[in-house]
Amino acid sequence: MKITILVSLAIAASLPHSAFAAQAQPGPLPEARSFGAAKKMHLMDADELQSFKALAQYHEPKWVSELVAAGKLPAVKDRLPKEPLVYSAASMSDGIGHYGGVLRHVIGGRPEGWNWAAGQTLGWGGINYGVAECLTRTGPLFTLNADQQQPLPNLAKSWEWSKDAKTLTMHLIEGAKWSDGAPFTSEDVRFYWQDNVLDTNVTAFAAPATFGEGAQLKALDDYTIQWTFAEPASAQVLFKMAFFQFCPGPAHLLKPEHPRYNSAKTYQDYRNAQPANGDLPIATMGAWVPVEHRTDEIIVLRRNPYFWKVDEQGNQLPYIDEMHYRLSTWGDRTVQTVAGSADFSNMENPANYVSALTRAQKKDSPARLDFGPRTLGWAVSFNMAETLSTSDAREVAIRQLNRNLKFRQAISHAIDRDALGQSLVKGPFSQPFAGGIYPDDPAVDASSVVFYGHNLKLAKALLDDLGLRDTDNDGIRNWTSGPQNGSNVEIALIVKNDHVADTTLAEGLVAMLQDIGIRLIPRPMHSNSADSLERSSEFEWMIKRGDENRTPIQQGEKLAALHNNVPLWHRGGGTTERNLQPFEKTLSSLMERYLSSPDPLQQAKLIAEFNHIFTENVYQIGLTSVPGALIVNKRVRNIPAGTPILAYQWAEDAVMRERLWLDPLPKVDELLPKTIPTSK
Ligand code: BQZ
Ligand code: CA
Repeated sequence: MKITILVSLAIAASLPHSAFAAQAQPGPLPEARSFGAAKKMHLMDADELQSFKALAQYHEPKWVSELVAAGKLPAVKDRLPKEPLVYSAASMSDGIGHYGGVLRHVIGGRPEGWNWAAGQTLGWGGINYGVAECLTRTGPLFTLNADQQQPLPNLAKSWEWSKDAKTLTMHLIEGAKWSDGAPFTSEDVRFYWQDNVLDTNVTAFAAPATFGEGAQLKALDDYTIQWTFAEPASAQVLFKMAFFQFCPGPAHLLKPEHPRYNSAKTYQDYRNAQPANGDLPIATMGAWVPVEHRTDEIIVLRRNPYFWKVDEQGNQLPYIDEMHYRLSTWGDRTVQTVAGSADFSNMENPANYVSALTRAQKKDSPARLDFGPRTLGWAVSFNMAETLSTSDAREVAIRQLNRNLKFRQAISHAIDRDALGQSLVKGPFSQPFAGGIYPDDPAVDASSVVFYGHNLKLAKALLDDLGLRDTDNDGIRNWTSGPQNGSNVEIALIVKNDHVADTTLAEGLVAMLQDIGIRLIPRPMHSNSADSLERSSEFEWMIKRGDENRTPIQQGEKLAALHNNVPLWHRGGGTTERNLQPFEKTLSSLMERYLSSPDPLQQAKLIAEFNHIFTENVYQIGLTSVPGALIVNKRVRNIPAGTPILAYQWAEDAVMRERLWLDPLPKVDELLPKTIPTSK
């Protein structure tokens, strides 16, 4: 202790101007309290999970065979690809299933539209995952052995690298069909790449540089595509081809809506080519197809009769015929799943934790619940783009403040993270979060974290040093120089009001910053609006759940300035070039090396250093992290105990819902029994 004081005095004394300039005080992250360990799971190798092969026989639900007999559908073997994706029985925790029933979801999201290829969200909560299929898949990796953590084949069933690692040739699943029966080919892939990703008028989920500056993709034949990279590429690009960056849309339906193929259409028309309230069904490669959408009420999906995955006995998947998404709130998802009127919930709203846990522990509980690690958390993004999307001098001044390290350290010191955590849920669940990668994520540990903990006095001293003083005595600090000279420091904070925890945390934050004389003005709005303001860089501060502060091998790109579109709190684009601060350049180079390194030991070092520099510079300001829990109805089979709600992907992808089955089968429930999605 004494030594630290001496050292900081010595540093203070060596400062050129003010011998008493305040210094932020870094410390270690406070230790987490334990809340019970996550369950261990049986792990396997990738080839024990799935393979692509032709089977001697295929089966389908009886009612589907009746449609075949009536001439309404081709035979099942003709609907399947030459070599379907086959799941082994051994990989299923409850084994091969039986057909039928409904999987009932409740969600807080709402679809923007059905054109996911053009970047529209379908409402989250598993709809996106259920509808869009991607070249590779990473959700199920949580069930694989540690040395098998590489993307699984999916629409791309195999691939080869050239010796110099600049060419990647991929073989698409052959003879698979969209849910309307149209063939899936390399043309779908080409259309997604050239007319969505590369076409800058379309804001797809991937950017041209996502796969490396200068990456090119061409179709060699109907089922072969070839990537060429400017620099030798690594397996990292395969992670990018998983959800949600390389999931092609149906070219046969979308091309006629795209201005490049139809001069009567605008880009706005294209984006809305499949409006949320438009005609259904749409065509998907997913296990279920949206067939009905009643606004703010329900979305109903029916089994895709052309789905290209089977179990090892040749039963075409999915097992479950119908899928519901009741359109409510995220909190209600948990309440209903605990009560038994829904089947599946990522418990992520800490306000529900204690009551859900109590209910689930009762013998007669309809649902089971498993806690996982603390990989849910919240952070504040400070927009660091100097001028992008600013409209006046005040906004520009806020961006400069955001770029000031001392300012960010002051804010960190002003925050009582224990109090924030307890405001979400009392007890041992929450742990202070400093930003960066969650210390519970296997990629890093807490020793890599630099933490500027609660210290009001210091926070105030730092702000004083910056010349922010309350010159008119109204309780809010004023700028005392520059174009904003004389005005109060007021900052707009975007808050997603469809997530309860975000609102609770925002309230705490407003009060805590009030204490140091900074006025935060909350701007509550729905996630869809918040996400789009974030994408266009139209925000000052934004509070958000840190869905990207984990699994850096999958998500890390979003935490560093690797290209213009990332991170969202310092985007490039517009007329002036992005002005990266020196530590941002260090971070991008560390991340780049981490993502492309073939050596796990070196990777571990690089990502720890990344996390250190990220938190030392308060690149984002972490608030609190909590464990998530997966809640599932006890009749749902094939979800192993210990499944995390969030690893490479959310649980909806990870559990491979196409292989879930229900026991006992519910007697009621299906809204559209014995129907298949047929086009109008
Ligand atoms: C999980 C997830 C599945 C998006 C969304 C949503 C958006 C974000 C994020 C989560 C929801 C659920 O998360 O909260 O439990 O079901 O959908 O995709 O919160 O607002 O923009 O990134 O995934
Ligand atoms: Ca004032």
